[in-house]
Amino acid sequence: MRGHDMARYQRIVILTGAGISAESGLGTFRDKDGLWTKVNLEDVATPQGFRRNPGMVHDFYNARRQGLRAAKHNAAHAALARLEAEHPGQVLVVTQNVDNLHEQAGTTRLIHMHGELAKARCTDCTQIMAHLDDLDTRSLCPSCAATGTLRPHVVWFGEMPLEMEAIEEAIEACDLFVSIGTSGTVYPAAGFVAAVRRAGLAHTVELNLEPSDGHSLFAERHYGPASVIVPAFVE
Ligand code: BV8
Repeated sequence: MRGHDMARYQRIVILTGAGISAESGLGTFRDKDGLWTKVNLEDVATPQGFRRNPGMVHDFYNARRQGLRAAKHNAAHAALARLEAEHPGQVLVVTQNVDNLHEQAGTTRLIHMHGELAKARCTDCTQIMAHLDDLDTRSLCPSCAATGTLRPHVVWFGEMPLEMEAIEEAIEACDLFVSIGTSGTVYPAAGFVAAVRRAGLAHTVELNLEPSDGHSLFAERHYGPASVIVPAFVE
Protein backbone atom coordinates (compact mmCIF):
# COMPACT_ATOMS: atom_id res chain seq x y z
CA MET A 1 0.00 0.00 0.00
CA ARG A 2 1.27 3.49 -0.81
CA GLY A 3 1.21 6.02 2.00
CA HIS A 4 -1.51 8.67 1.83
CA ASP A 5 -1.10 12.38 1.41
CA MET A 6 -2.52 13.04 4.86
CA ALA A 7 -1.97 16.79 4.41
CA ARG A 8 -5.14 16.77 2.30
CA TYR A 9 -7.22 16.22 5.44
CA GLN A 10 -7.90 18.65 8.27
CA ARG A 11 -10.47 16.84 10.39
CA ILE A 12 -9.53 13.22 10.84
CA VAL A 13 -11.57 10.80 12.95
CA ILE A 14 -10.10 7.39 13.69
CA LEU A 15 -12.24 4.65 15.24
CA THR A 16 -10.30 1.78 16.79
CA GLY A 17 -11.31 -1.62 18.13
CA ALA A 18 -9.74 -4.66 19.71
CA GLY A 19 -7.81 -5.59 16.54
CA ILE A 20 -5.38 -2.68 17.02
CA SER A 21 -4.29 -4.13 20.36
CA ALA A 22 -4.25 -7.80 19.30
CA GLU A 23 -0.53 -7.73 18.51
CA SER A 24 0.11 -6.28 21.97
CA GLY A 25 -1.19 -9.55 23.38
CA LEU A 26 -4.64 -8.31 24.41
CA GLY A 27 -7.32 -10.69 23.17
CA THR A 28 -10.07 -9.59 20.81
CA PHE A 29 -13.74 -10.39 21.49
CA ARG A 30 -15.25 -12.15 18.52
CA ASP A 31 -12.33 -13.84 16.76
CA LYS A 32 -11.66 -17.56 17.16
CA ASP A 33 -10.29 -17.74 20.76
CA GLY A 34 -11.85 -14.30 21.43
CA LEU A 35 -13.02 -13.33 24.93
CA TRP A 36 -16.72 -13.81 24.11
CA THR A 37 -16.05 -17.43 23.11
CA LYS A 38 -14.76 -18.11 26.65
CA VAL A 39 -17.25 -16.26 28.84
CA ASN A 40 -20.89 -15.40 28.47
CA LEU A 41 -21.12 -11.66 27.83
CA GLU A 42 -24.54 -11.44 29.57
CA ASP A 43 -22.82 -12.67 32.75
CA VAL A 44 -19.81 -10.35 32.75
CA ALA A 45 -20.60 -7.31 30.58
CA THR A 46 -24.14 -6.26 31.50
CA PRO A 47 -25.56 -4.36 34.52
CA GLN A 48 -27.83 -7.38 35.17
CA GLY A 49 -24.83 -9.73 35.27
CA PHE A 50 -23.11 -7.42 37.77
CA ARG A 51 -26.22 -7.29 39.99
CA ARG A 52 -26.51 -11.11 39.91
CA ASN A 53 -22.88 -11.90 40.61
CA PRO A 54 -20.54 -8.93 41.18
CA GLY A 55 -17.69 -11.19 42.30
CA MET A 56 -17.63 -13.00 38.97
CA VAL A 57 -17.62 -9.69 37.06
CA HIS A 58 -14.76 -8.39 39.22
CA ASP A 59 -12.77 -11.61 38.57
CA PHE A 60 -13.24 -11.16 34.81
CA TYR A 61 -12.04 -7.53 34.83
CA ASN A 62 -9.25 -8.17 37.35
CA ALA A 63 -7.81 -10.77 34.96
CA ARG A 64 -7.95 -8.25 32.11
CA ARG A 65 -6.35 -5.56 34.30
CA GLN A 66 -3.49 -7.95 34.90
CA GLY A 67 -3.03 -8.37 31.13
CA LEU A 68 -3.07 -4.60 30.74
CA ARG A 69 -0.33 -4.03 33.31
CA ALA A 70 2.06 -6.05 31.12
CA ALA A 71 0.91 -4.82 27.70
CA LYS A 72 2.98 -2.52 25.48
CA HIS A 73 1.61 -0.48 22.61
CA ASN A 74 2.55 -1.64 19.11
CA ALA A 75 3.53 0.00 15.82
CA ALA A 76 -0.10 0.77 14.95
CA HIS A 77 -0.71 2.80 18.13
CA ALA A 78 2.65 4.54 17.59
CA ALA A 79 1.75 5.47 14.00
CA LEU A 80 -1.50 7.13 15.16
CA ALA A 81 0.37 9.10 17.84
CA ARG A 82 2.83 10.32 15.17
CA LEU A 83 -0.08 11.27 12.92
CA GLU A 84 -1.51 13.44 15.71
CA ALA A 85 1.90 15.01 16.39
CA GLU A 86 2.22 15.90 12.71
CA HIS A 87 -1.35 17.30 12.51
CA PRO A 88 -1.84 19.06 15.85
CA GLY A 89 -5.50 19.50 16.75
CA GLN A 90 -6.72 17.74 13.62
CA VAL A 91 -6.84 14.10 14.66
CA LEU A 92 -9.38 12.58 17.05
CA VAL A 93 -9.05 8.92 18.05
CA VAL A 94 -12.32 7.36 19.24
CA THR A 95 -11.57 3.99 20.76
CA GLN A 96 -13.90 1.17 21.75
CA ASN A 97 -10.99 -0.34 23.65
CA VAL A 98 -10.79 -0.16 27.41
CA ASP A 99 -6.99 -0.61 27.37
CA ASN A 100 -4.60 2.35 27.68
CA LEU A 101 -2.30 1.64 24.75
CA HIS A 102 -3.23 4.75 22.73
CA GLU A 103 -2.23 7.04 25.61
CA GLN A 104 0.87 4.91 26.26
CA ALA A 105 1.89 5.56 22.62
CA GLY A 106 1.34 9.32 23.06
CA THR A 107 -2.11 10.00 21.59
CA THR A 108 -3.77 12.87 23.48
CA ARG A 109 -7.00 13.70 21.59
CA LEU A 110 -8.72 10.49 22.58
CA ILE A 111 -12.23 9.43 23.54
CA HIS A 112 -12.72 6.12 25.36
CA MET A 113 -16.33 5.54 24.34
CA HIS A 114 -16.55 2.19 26.20
CA GLY A 115 -14.70 3.38 29.31
CA GLU A 116 -11.31 2.47 30.76
CA LEU A 117 -10.06 -0.62 32.51
CA ALA A 118 -7.60 1.50 34.51
CA LYS A 119 -10.47 3.39 36.18
CA ALA A 120 -13.24 2.54 38.62
CA ARG A 121 -16.54 4.27 39.32
CA CYS A 122 -18.68 4.50 42.44
CA THR A 123 -22.05 2.76 42.09
CA ASP A 124 -23.53 5.41 44.42
CA CYS A 125 -22.01 8.82 43.79
CA THR A 126 -20.73 8.01 40.22
CA GLN A 127 -17.29 9.50 41.00
CA ILE A 128 -14.67 8.18 38.53
CA MET A 129 -11.15 7.45 39.76
CA ALA A 130 -7.85 5.99 38.50
CA HIS A 131 -7.75 2.39 39.74
CA LEU A 132 -5.50 -0.20 38.14
CA ASP A 133 -5.51 -2.46 41.20
CA ASP A 134 -7.90 -5.37 41.54
CA LEU A 135 -11.47 -4.63 42.62
CA ASP A 136 -13.73 -6.84 44.70
CA THR A 137 -17.19 -6.63 46.23
CA ARG A 138 -15.71 -4.92 49.31
CA SER A 139 -13.94 -2.14 47.35
CA LEU A 140 -15.43 1.01 48.86
CA CYS A 141 -15.64 4.46 47.32
CA PRO A 142 -13.10 6.81 48.93
CA SER A 143 -15.16 9.90 48.12
CA CYS A 144 -18.74 9.25 49.36
CA ALA A 145 -17.88 8.53 52.97
CA ALA A 146 -17.29 4.92 52.02
CA THR A 147 -20.95 4.05 51.59
CA GLY A 148 -20.80 3.15 47.90
CA THR A 149 -18.91 0.29 46.27
CA LEU A 150 -16.77 0.46 43.15
CA ARG A 151 -17.46 -1.02 39.73
CA PRO A 152 -15.24 -1.12 36.64
CA HIS A 153 -15.48 2.12 34.63
CA VAL A 154 -16.50 0.28 31.48
CA VAL A 155 -19.66 0.59 29.40
CA TRP A 156 -21.63 -2.63 29.51
CA PHE A 157 -24.21 -3.81 26.97
CA GLY A 158 -27.40 -1.84 27.48
CA GLU A 159 -25.51 1.18 28.91
CA MET A 160 -24.98 4.44 27.08
CA PRO A 161 -21.49 4.85 25.57
CA LEU A 162 -19.54 7.89 26.76
CA GLU A 163 -19.13 11.31 25.11
CA MET A 164 -21.57 10.52 22.30
CA GLU A 165 -22.31 14.18 21.62
CA ALA A 166 -18.65 15.04 20.99
CA ILE A 167 -18.27 11.93 18.83
CA GLU A 168 -21.34 12.70 16.73
CA GLU A 169 -20.16 16.26 16.19
CA ALA A 170 -16.70 15.09 15.06
CA ILE A 171 -18.19 12.46 12.77
CA GLU A 172 -20.49 14.91 11.04
CA ALA A 173 -17.65 17.38 10.44
CA CYS A 174 -14.77 15.06 9.54
CA ASP A 175 -13.14 14.87 6.12
CA LEU A 176 -11.42 11.52 6.73
CA PHE A 177 -12.84 8.61 8.72
CA VAL A 178 -10.63 5.57 9.32
CA SER A 179 -11.88 2.44 11.08
CA ILE A 180 -9.16 0.17 12.44
CA GLY A 181 -9.37 -3.35 13.93
CA THR A 182 -13.08 -3.53 14.63
CA SER A 183 -15.57 -6.16 13.52
CA GLY A 184 -18.34 -3.56 13.16
CA THR A 185 -20.83 -5.53 15.25
CA VAL A 186 -21.38 -3.37 18.34
CA TYR A 187 -23.61 -0.32 18.08
CA PRO A 188 -23.50 2.67 18.13
CA ALA A 189 -19.84 2.45 16.93
CA ALA A 190 -20.82 0.08 14.11
CA GLY A 191 -23.11 2.81 12.75
CA PHE A 192 -20.48 5.56 12.55
CA VAL A 193 -19.44 4.85 8.96
CA ALA A 194 -23.06 5.15 7.81
CA ALA A 195 -23.36 8.47 9.67
CA VAL A 196 -20.15 9.72 8.02
CA ARG A 197 -21.56 8.78 4.63
CA ARG A 198 -24.85 10.54 5.36
CA ALA A 199 -22.93 13.73 6.20
CA GLY A 200 -21.28 13.31 2.80
CA LEU A 201 -18.01 15.14 3.54
CA ALA A 202 -15.46 12.47 4.25
CA HIS A 203 -13.34 9.82 2.63
CA THR A 204 -13.91 6.49 4.45
CA VAL A 205 -11.24 3.84 5.01
CA GLU A 206 -11.28 0.42 6.68
CA LEU A 207 -8.00 -1.08 7.95
CA ASN A 208 -8.54 -4.56 9.41
CA LEU A 209 -7.26 -8.11 9.35
CA GLU A 210 -10.28 -9.14 7.31
CA PRO A 211 -13.42 -7.47 5.91
CA SER A 212 -15.73 -6.35 8.75
CA ASP A 213 -19.52 -6.66 8.72
CA GLY A 214 -19.84 -3.17 7.27
CA HIS A 215 -16.87 -3.32 4.88
CA SER A 216 -18.88 -2.44 1.77
CA LEU A 217 -19.68 0.99 3.26
CA PHE A 218 -16.00 2.03 3.12
CA ALA A 219 -14.63 3.68 -0.03
CA GLU A 220 -11.12 2.30 0.56
CA ARG A 221 -10.09 -0.92 2.35
CA HIS A 222 -6.82 -2.56 3.27
CA TYR A 223 -6.44 -5.90 5.02
CA GLY A 224 -3.54 -7.22 7.09
CA PRO A 225 -2.11 -6.95 10.62
CA ALA A 226 -2.60 -3.49 12.15
CA SER A 227 1.11 -3.15 12.99
CA VAL A 228 1.85 -3.26 9.25
CA ILE A 229 -1.11 -1.63 7.52
CA VAL A 230 -1.66 1.30 9.91
CA PRO A 231 1.92 2.68 9.65
CA ALA A 232 1.80 2.09 5.87
CA PHE A 233 -1.46 4.01 5.59
CA VAL A 234 -0.61 7.06 7.69
CA GLU A 235 2.99 7.54 6.54
C1 BV8 B 1 -26.13 1.25 23.66
C2 BV8 B 1 -16.78 -2.89 27.08
C3 BV8 B 1 -27.94 2.74 23.93
C4 BV8 B 1 -16.35 -3.58 28.26
C5 BV8 B 1 -18.23 -3.52 25.30
C6 BV8 B 1 -29.82 -5.80 19.12
C7 BV8 B 1 -30.10 -6.60 20.23
C8 BV8 B 1 -29.60 -6.27 21.49
C9 BV8 B 1 -28.84 -5.16 21.68
C10 BV8 B 1 -28.55 -4.39 20.58
C11 BV8 B 1 -29.05 -4.71 19.33
N1 BV8 B 1 -28.61 -3.77 18.45
C12 BV8 B 1 -27.85 -2.92 19.11
C13 BV8 B 1 -27.82 -3.27 20.41
C14 BV8 B 1 -27.10 -2.59 21.45
C15 BV8 B 1 -25.76 -3.15 21.82
C16 BV8 B 1 -25.16 -3.87 20.65
O1 BV8 B 1 -24.60 -3.29 19.75
N2 BV8 B 1 -25.23 -5.17 20.63
C17 BV8 B 1 -24.72 -5.93 19.50
C18 BV8 B 1 -23.82 -7.02 20.01
C19 BV8 B 1 -25.88 -6.40 18.67
N3 BV8 B 1 -24.95 -2.01 22.18
C20 BV8 B 1 -25.00 -1.49 23.41
O2 BV8 B 1 -25.63 -2.01 24.32
C21 BV8 B 1 -24.23 -0.22 23.61
N4 BV8 B 1 -25.04 0.74 24.24
O3 BV8 B 1 -26.54 0.89 22.58
O4 BV8 B 1 -26.72 2.23 24.39
C22 BV8 B 1 -28.99 2.54 24.96
C23 BV8 B 1 -28.70 2.43 26.29
C24 BV8 B 1 -29.70 2.26 27.22
C25 BV8 B 1 -31.02 2.17 26.76
C26 BV8 B 1 -31.29 2.27 25.43
C27 BV8 B 1 -30.27 2.46 24.53
C28 BV8 B 1 -23.06 -0.46 24.54
C29 BV8 B 1 -22.04 -1.31 23.88
C30 BV8 B 1 -20.80 -1.39 24.74
C31 BV8 B 1 -20.47 -2.77 24.99
N5 BV8 B 1 -19.22 -2.83 25.70
N6 BV8 B 1 -17.30 -3.82 26.14
C32 BV8 B 1 -15.36 -4.65 27.98
O5 BV8 B 1 -14.51 -4.48 27.11
O6 BV8 B 1 -15.43 -5.61 28.72
S1 BV8 B 1 -18.31 -4.11 23.70
C33 BV8 B 1 -16.98 -4.98 23.15
O7 BV8 B 1 -17.17 -4.96 21.74
C34 BV8 B 1 -15.66 -4.37 23.36
O8 BV8 B 1 -15.60 -3.33 24.21
C35 BV8 B 1 -15.26 -3.86 21.99
O9 BV8 B 1 -14.77 -2.58 22.06
C36 BV8 B 1 -16.53 -3.84 21.22
C37 BV8 B 1 -16.32 -3.90 19.78
O10 BV8 B 1 -15.58 -5.05 19.44
P1 BV8 B 1 -14.34 -4.90 18.51
O11 BV8 B 1 -13.42 -3.94 19.11
O12 BV8 B 1 -14.81 -4.65 17.14
O13 BV8 B 1 -13.68 -6.36 18.67
P2 BV8 B 1 -14.01 -7.70 17.88
O14 BV8 B 1 -13.36 -8.80 18.60
O15 BV8 B 1 -15.45 -7.83 17.60
O16 BV8 B 1 -13.31 -7.52 16.46
C38 BV8 B 1 -11.92 -7.45 16.34
C39 BV8 B 1 -11.58 -7.15 14.89
O17 BV8 B 1 -10.18 -6.98 14.81
C40 BV8 B 1 -11.95 -8.29 13.93
O18 BV8 B 1 -12.61 -7.75 12.80
C41 BV8 B 1 -10.59 -8.90 13.52
O19 BV8 B 1 -10.57 -9.34 12.19
C42 BV8 B 1 -9.67 -7.72 13.71
N7 BV8 B 1 -8.28 -8.09 14.04
C43 BV8 B 1 -7.83 -9.11 14.79
N8 BV8 B 1 -6.48 -9.09 14.87
C44 BV8 B 1 -6.08 -8.01 14.15
C45 BV8 B 1 -7.22 -7.37 13.62
N9 BV8 B 1 -7.15 -6.27 12.84
C46 BV8 B 1 -5.93 -5.79 12.59
N10 BV8 B 1 -4.77 -6.33 13.06
C47 BV8 B 1 -4.81 -7.44 13.83
N11 BV8 B 1 -3.65 -7.97 14.28
